[in-house]
Amino acid sequence: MGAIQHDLFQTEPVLPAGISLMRGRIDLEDGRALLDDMLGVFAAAPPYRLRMKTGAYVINQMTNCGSLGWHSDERGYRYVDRHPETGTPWPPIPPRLKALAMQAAAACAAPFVPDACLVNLYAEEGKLNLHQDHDEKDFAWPIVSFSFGNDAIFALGGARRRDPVQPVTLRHGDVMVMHGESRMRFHGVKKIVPGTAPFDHPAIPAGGRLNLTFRRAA
Ligand code: MD3
Ligand code: FE
Repeated sequence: MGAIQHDLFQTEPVLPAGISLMRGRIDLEDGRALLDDMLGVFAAAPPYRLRMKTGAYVINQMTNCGSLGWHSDERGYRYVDRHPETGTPWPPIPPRLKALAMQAAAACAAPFVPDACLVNLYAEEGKLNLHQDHDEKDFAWPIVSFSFGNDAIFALGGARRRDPVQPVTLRHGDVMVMHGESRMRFHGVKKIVPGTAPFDHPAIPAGGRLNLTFRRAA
């Protein structure tokens, strides 16, 4: 009998208070239906490339649904009530996505009604630099995140940019709620892991990932 290979056992990371990770909360069938709903959002609000204050384009394509959407350009970061390129109001958050986000937040004793859903589209080489989400009016509201497609190596930091970061793998179907003392933590996406998605879907960039973050911005 060989030695037990303890390193083969996977353990879940221990997360700080205010970060609730619901692994596989969205099953494969529901995931497909919710992604189908996103195709309707993309038809009304095509994904586009935001710009930083310098005019440089950010890596990931984004779009929004809900009464407000997060946007950035040479004038800075802010929530706007319409698609900056089409001039059309953002489409509503698809009802079953909104209901699931509200249910997840309520399950964490952080009930809210989102008015904004930011859609992040990661290509295979996509990433997201360490940042805080601080453009919402009241940080007492939680943020809810849904992940689809390939795994992401997510980096969870602390209150200050220089604080250590903890890697957390976010997989297809995972729902994460950020609330309370963790709402203002620095965070980012270090990399996308190829070949880990359970299926392809036209709403997910080839080899990439789709992330939804539900917020209350106003
Ligand atoms: C922890 N999106 O859209 S979702 C973003 O995977 C964003 O696309 C990432 O950061 C993504 O702003 C991360 C998980 C997440 C979102 C907000 C948080 C984790 C958070 C706010 C505070 C702490
Ligand atoms: Fe963020």
